[in-house]
Amino acid sequence: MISTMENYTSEELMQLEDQHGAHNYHPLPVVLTKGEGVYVWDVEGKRYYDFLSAYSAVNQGHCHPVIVDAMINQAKTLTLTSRAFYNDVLGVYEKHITEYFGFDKVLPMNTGAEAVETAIKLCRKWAYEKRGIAENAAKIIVCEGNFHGRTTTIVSFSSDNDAKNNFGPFTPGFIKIPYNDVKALEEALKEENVAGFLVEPIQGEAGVYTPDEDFLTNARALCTKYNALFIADEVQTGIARTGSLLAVCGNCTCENKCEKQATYNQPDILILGKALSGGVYPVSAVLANNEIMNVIKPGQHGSTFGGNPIAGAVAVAALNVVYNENLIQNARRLGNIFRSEMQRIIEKSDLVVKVRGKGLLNAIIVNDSPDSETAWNLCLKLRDNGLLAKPTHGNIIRFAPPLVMTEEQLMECVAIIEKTILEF
Ligand code: IF1
Repeated sequence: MISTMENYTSEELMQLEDQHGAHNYHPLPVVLTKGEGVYVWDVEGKRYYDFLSAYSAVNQGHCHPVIVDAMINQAKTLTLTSRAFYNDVLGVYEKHITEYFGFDKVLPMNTGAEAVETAIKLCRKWAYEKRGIAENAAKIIVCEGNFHGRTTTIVSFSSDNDAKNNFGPFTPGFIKIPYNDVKALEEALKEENVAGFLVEPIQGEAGVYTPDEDFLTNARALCTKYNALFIADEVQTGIARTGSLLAVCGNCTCENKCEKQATYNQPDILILGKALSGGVYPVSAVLANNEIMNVIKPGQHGSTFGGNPIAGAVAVAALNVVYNENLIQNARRLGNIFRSEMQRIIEKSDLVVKVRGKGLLNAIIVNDSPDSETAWNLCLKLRDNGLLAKPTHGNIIRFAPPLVMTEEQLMECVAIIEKTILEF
């Protein structure tokens, strides 16, 4: 009988993972045992502010009671039917999410990468069957520095060698352009057989690259002009993280529900994940209107757990929390405070040279080379001072707390960051 209730120390637990687990990660040396709201605790009982939010999956805060209750209640009733049969949750969830984001239909999946793969397949199929592009000739434009997941097709168009090296042979049919480059996008769209443009509205993993204000508006217009699908990967930037319901919304001033404001650059295909479940369960989704979504016929795509009853119940609860707790406004307001506080610290220290981001998806650039240990060592000191964050690439540290944070808690975190930087 394997007991998980042994009182292992952090060291012992890290050793267990090292010995028995694949070494596909290099975690910060801290072992967590409990999460609640903006806080997590390690096995020795020390409390931290979580400034990573599981890469924006726990936007609603750790173990949000409304979401956890939805999961528990559904899990005690009906967990999985497969799509061989109907159930009483999926249709209700599908109505909720399509009205929430303003699309005709949703194709439910589990992980973000599966949703990205679904979007790629949907775009290609639409290109062959609606635009008459020659079979197997469809091309999709992607950006340098992209991160869309880790499947073989997705890493085929990655510009990160670590993510790609020795995983070939790779899937063809992708054109790479520089991020935030409208001219390059238009040139690529002029090529033949271009079916779509897949883009992160803000490049998270690349180091929270926020494009020019009008990049997404121009991209939306150019895709319309050249009849290619505008595919927004909002797995990390979506669901209030950037101070709008979606990062493609630009500076939308909507209160909560998508009201199709003038500035809203509605994508043809929207990809969601992570915070769609508040971090309690793998839930992802691809949304599109009928003209696109209806190219998928029965038996042509899916997944055992895609749209399962727990996923549906959890996603409805997670989206309601975003709406009922005004997380869009909170992320927008606290994000502005955070960036101005970081700017104030930058002026006092030569360790950090820049802060950038939108809403509560931000990053600081450490004044050292990307292959230096400085950002990592700074994160170790932040951990010692009670705040958890992790470098993305080398010298960039992402700061992304749960969106339920209060201004008072944020200022406490600013004080921890300031103290750590000035003492470093
Ligand atoms: C890990 C990165 C972030 C994503 C976007 C799709 C996916 C992701 C924009 C795939 C996932 C996660 C993966 C996670 C760490 C995290 C990450 F560092 F890997 F790159 F956030 F930036 N589109 N991002 O950000 O979703 O299949 O993971 O559910 O691999 O450790 P997934």
